[in-house]
Amino acid sequence: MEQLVDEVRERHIDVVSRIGGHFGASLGVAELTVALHVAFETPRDRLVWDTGHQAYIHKILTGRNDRLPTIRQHGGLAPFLTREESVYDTFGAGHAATSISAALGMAAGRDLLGHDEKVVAIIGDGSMGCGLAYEALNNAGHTDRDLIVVLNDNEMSIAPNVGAMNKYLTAMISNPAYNRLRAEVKGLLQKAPKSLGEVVGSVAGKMEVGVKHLFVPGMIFQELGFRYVGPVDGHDLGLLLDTLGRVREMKGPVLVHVLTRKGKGFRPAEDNPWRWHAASPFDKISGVGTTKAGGLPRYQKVFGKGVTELARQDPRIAVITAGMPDGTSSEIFEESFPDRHFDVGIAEGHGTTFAAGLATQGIRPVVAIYSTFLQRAYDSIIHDVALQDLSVVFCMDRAGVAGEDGPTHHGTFDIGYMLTIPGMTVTAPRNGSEMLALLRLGISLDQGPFSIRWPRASVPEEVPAVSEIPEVVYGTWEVLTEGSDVAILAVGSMVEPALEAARVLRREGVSATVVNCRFMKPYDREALSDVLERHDAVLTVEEGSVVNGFGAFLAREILDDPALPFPARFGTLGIPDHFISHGPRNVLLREIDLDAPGIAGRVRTLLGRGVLDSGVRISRETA
Ligand SMILES: Cc1ncc(C[n+]2csc(CCOP(=O)(O)OP(=O)(O)O)c2C)c(N)n1
Repeated sequence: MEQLVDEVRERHIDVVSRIGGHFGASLGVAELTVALHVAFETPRDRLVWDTGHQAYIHKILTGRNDRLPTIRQHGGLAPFLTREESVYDTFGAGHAATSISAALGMAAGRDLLGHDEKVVAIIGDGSMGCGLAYEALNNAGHTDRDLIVVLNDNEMSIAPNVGAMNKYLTAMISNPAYNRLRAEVKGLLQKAPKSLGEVVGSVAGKMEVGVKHLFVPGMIFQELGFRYVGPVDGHDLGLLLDTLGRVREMKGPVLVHVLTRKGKGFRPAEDNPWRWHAASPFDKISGVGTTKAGGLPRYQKVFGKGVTELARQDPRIAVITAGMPDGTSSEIFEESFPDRHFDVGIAEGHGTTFAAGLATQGIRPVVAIYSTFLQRAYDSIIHDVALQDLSVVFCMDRAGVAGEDGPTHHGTFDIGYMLTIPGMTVTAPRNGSEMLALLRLGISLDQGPFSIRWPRASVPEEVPAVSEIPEVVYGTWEVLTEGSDVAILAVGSMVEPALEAARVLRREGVSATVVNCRFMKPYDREALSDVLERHDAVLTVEEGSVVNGFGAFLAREILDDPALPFPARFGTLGIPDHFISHGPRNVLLREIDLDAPGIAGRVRTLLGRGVLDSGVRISRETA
């Protein structure tokens, strides 16, 4: 089994070094994964991995070793765990902290059916900081159901872990002062006379509770109703097997605290687990990246630099991230303004309500959270921010198709969910400069929440310093090309492909107006009225769910406004009403017609023109 552990580690390093992917977390749980599959009778016993980014070795061990080199690739193995892929994947995930709730549900289902399989949730210390995990612990602890939670404690989230639970766990195992205190108290108690007087006795009784916290590690879990086992060295395979074997036979809720090192077995990742959470292809001896960086920067970097520049002029600006200082590039801001940067942990709802609290004090919070993760904060956005008309700026990265991370990570729904909120300004920039202009505008306004979305992509052109970027007037659209046959109303990332589609169509004799609808709400009514007066055909294009998206919103606005003529032909193009799988962003976008040829094709359909009518030989290549 030791040899197996070495081999799976080697295999993981070899594959990820060639194709990239989530890296350090799986290395850290190599022994744990082998031990779990040995100690439990999988798939009859249910392993519920939290999030799923640490499950590459689980995939290797459960019949997917051959296909591991296809992971995250289009048509290949899923980036996280999905129930369709294997019977060993008992619960799909991608978002953090669902495992204990799901496992408790499975345990309850098992009990209802009178079965006896074991249910084991495996959750990282970063994810244990989520509210959802506490809700589940709180619920499970009072039920007495047989449920095992394995806490994989590597002191890391993606970035170094934050929060009180993290401090508690760290103090419990590593703090020398704490250990010394433990030893000293123990010594004192041993020396104390056995019989104490009554007064002393009651004081001692109180002391005892405090002292117990020193002697029983994991007291917090005990008090939540779990039996605490640990801490266990997660790289000692024998110990793990022994412990899990015993735990398997225990009754009621049990929490096993396992200590691991993220990146274990690959030196650069052990030394810098943050940077090696996920990796691009690299040389497996030196760890040096093998793909060339360069080209235009990603939106996230432009945001990180831009918000830092703005904060130099405006001391009210604070930035909030939910455990993603690197993914959102808020770390750039943190370097200059550590006191004004708040990493709240993987806690999107809390982060949003916290921002609302900041806003009541006159601070101007900029909440940087991926579109998909902000779904967790929907109630907080409505109840704590919008309803109280607080000026919070929401910056949503990875809005639209997120690529290799797949359906759990695509930012599909934010346009719809933001548009429905009264008082919310909903925007999407066409490029990096416009993103910063919108950010500056959003921060300057004192009129409730303001949202900006951008894709997981590089900006389409160089971005100057914020001070050199012209202002964007609130609520305005921008007409980019004038035509007469059709108007393409494009949102954010779809503006450039819409322009390209217009060029293709022009060659076919179709003249298209392209409008940059950077404000979805409030929209530019004057520009819209003008567009409707001059066009019989209108197509909206957005990289977001077509169901209740911008197109649907606009159609209703037009229908409800007697002064606006509804066009003879009206089409909406967006992410269709099914979940989009994983793969390169451009490939996925092509499949759902959210690229220039796709948009041109939709326009042809709208105008009732077949490709043959165009008289031009059209192919994706010529387009
Ligand atoms: C709701 C949500 N927010 C953010 C993320 C991004 N994310 C993926 S893994 C991860 C860190 C998880 O840390 P931990 O649970 O300790 O696992 P480790 O990688 O350390 O094994 C984060 C923040 C996510 N998957 N879900």
